Amino acid sequence: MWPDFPLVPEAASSVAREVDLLTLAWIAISAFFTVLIAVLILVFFIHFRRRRAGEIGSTADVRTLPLELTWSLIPLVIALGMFGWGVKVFFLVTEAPPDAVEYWVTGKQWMWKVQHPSGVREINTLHVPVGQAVKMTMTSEDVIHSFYVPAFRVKRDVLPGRYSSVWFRPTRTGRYHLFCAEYCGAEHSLMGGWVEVLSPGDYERWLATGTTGPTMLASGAELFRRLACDTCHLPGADPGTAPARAPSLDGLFGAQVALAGGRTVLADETYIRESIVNPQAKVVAGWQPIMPTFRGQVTEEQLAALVAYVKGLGGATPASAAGEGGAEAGEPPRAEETRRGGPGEVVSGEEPVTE
Ligand code: HEC
Ligand SMILES: [Cu+2]
Repeated sequence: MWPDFPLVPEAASSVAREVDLLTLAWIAISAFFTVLIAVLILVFFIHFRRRRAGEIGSTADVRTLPLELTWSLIPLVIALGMFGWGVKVFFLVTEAPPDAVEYWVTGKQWMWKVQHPSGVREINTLHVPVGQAVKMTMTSEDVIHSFYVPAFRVKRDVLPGRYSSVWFRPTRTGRYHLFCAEYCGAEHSLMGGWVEVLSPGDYERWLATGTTGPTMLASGAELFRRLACDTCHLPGADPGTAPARAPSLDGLFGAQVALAGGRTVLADETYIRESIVNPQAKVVAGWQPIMPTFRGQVTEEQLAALVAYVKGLGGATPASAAGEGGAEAGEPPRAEETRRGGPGEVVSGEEPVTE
């Protein structure tokens, strides 16, 4: 194709080809039917035109059933086939592979802040090694943003108060545009930068030149002590093992948590974040709602560090956050599905809290 006017952006990630194929197939199918219908309209215009004044059309000599079956079944098969193909690509694009290394991204009017697993931070640039699957766990400090790298064919909204994620495996070194794809205020169009895909050796060299802070896990652990979370959340405490005042957070991530009132929720990043800024929103069954809110006492990045720390305490998670972390490798993930006591379990004789 023309080098100066590419129809699609450069394809630089492992999913790019799949996404392009699906898109091109849809365009081809749509174009085919557009042309077919346009041609048929013209042909029928002429063929079935009124030849005498007062002539009235009739379908008496047309067998309509086969015709209707044909134009119903063929599109049905095409649509279902494309749906199945779309689902396959959707899962490929949304489900990070287990070897993905976790980066933390905070969107803010109007910049992208990135923290590497090793602790290195950068703004509006993102250095990643080629061939390595990377997963961005993202949140926003203010409004909705959207993380968009056309060359990787990935785009995901970044929301305040929640974590969303996106993953990609760059397939070639180079420099690729990073955008915010959600209008987020006056300087929205300037919110973006570059993803620098480096060879593994260059990446290591680049990391060495950066100003390394503590890893996410290390700063999370430090905050956990500084904010005195550990005075209530003792390791290994669960309902029944007095005198703990709060449930142990070991193995929490990825588990189903039974709440007071009988509901259960999945302990994902967003749940852990909410437990810290709004602990009363979802109270764990069997425990008193005594946890104070930490809203306003921690920045969004500190919250992310706490979430990373709790994730690192184990649970059904890919070991990504702990992966390149160095300083504090978390425990290997435990494939626990549920670990919490049922709503019936109570702490040292107290009534379970009800909503
Ligand atoms: C005063 C004691 C206390 C302190 C301090 C405290 N918590 Fe809690 N926390 C609790 C109790 C009690 C619960 C269970 C009841 C509830 O859900 O509110 C809880 C629940 C949680 C949960 C949900 C646990 C689950 O099993 O689903 C998380 C996550 C959590 N706390 C994290 C933290 C973090 C991080 C800090 C420090 C920033 C902290 N807590 C400080 C008492 C405390
Ligand atoms: Cu934005």
